[in-house]
Amino acid sequence: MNSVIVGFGNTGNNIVTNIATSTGFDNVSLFSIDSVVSAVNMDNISSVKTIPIISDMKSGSGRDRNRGKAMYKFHEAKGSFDELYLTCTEANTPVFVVTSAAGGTGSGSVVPFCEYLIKNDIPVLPIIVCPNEKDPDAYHMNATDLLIELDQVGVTTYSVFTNPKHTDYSIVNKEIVEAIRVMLGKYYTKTDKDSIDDSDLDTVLSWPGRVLATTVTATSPEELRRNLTRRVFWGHQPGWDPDDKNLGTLITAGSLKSFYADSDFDSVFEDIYDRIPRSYDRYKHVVSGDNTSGFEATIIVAGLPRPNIKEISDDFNETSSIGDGMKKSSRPAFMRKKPTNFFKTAEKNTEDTKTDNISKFDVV
Ligand SMILES: Nc1nc2c(ncn2[C@@H]2O[C@H](COP(=O)(O)OP(=O)(O)OP(=O)(O)O)[C@@H](O)[C@H]2O)c(=O)[nH]1
Ligand SMILES: [Mg+2]
Repeated sequence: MNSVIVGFGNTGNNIVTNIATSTGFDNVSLFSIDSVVSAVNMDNISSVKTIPIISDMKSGSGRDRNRGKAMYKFHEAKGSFDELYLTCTEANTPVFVVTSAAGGTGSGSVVPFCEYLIKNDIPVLPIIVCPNEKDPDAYHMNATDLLIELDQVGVTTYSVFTNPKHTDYSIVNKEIVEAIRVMLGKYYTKTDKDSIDDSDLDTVLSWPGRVLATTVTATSPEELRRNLTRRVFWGHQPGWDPDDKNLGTLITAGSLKSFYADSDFDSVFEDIYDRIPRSYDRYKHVVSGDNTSGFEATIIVAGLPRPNIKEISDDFNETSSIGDGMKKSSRPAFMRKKPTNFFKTAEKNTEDTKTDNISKFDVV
């Protein structure tokens, strides 16, 4: 399988750099597109192709999505993405793109990239890192605009992660890397039991809606069930409400590596499958490990509704102007009788004398 992962902006670059230094990503081409040159660093220079999209003297976008998009278009016209586009046509999994929704560079430039792929019938799966509810308005406005524009260019299947309220992104970034590894089928190791093949995975990853993917490990099947349920419903990817009227028909792929994998499977996935009112199909991959290999489960749930996005009112709350609400002070009456005529006097004096006599600049 040949796969392509493209990181956009700072977040995307961090994720592909993370992938470049992780194991289990064979036959994967990595690209990073950002508006700063510092995106090129010694860690990733050998395995990540970095395409800077700086178009003028200023790096970054000032969190301006239109600038991000314009920088992409400028470089697209120059042919900067020709090699990337060619690599994408050769991929036999969806092209994964990772970006934050909140910034300007990634959130803006990812749209024309997805548009190109969709126009050329290349499946694409954007992984969108959304701001948390405490983040400022601009982050949420950018996120809303990104989702609308991805819809407009024809994106149907996508993943969403929500950032934590602190800026230690290491855990969420790790979960994003793991989710991509799951969606690339890298956990479906060889088995003579039930298995998930490339075509099963294709069906799951082209199912319209949001797709959630994760993996957990544990030391017993019971602990695995608890960890998996917790991660799916209370992790960085929004879970779902089984009573939600918008919850459509879902499709899942679950894998389990365990000593008695056949008999453990149902109990490990029980909590999750119980919360799926309608499922179109339920793919299963079972690997019997040995006593020492521990327990590992993966799950993909596709067809989920879009999570709630914080709505920001568009009547911008503009602050008062510089002189708003103030009253000009009044001077004592005797001063008002002698209005200041500084400049007129200064002009007159200059003309009259052509000398620089400061005493003549007095109030008249
Ligand atoms: N999960 C995660 N979030 C990040 C990371 N770096 C920045 N963020 C968050 O992403 C948002 C900003 O997006 P960036 O990816 O920095 O933006 P950008 O695409 O580079 O765009 P500009 O810098 O605005 O031009 C903010 O919410 C940050 O808190 C990261 O490595 N991982
Ligand atoms: Mg940036």
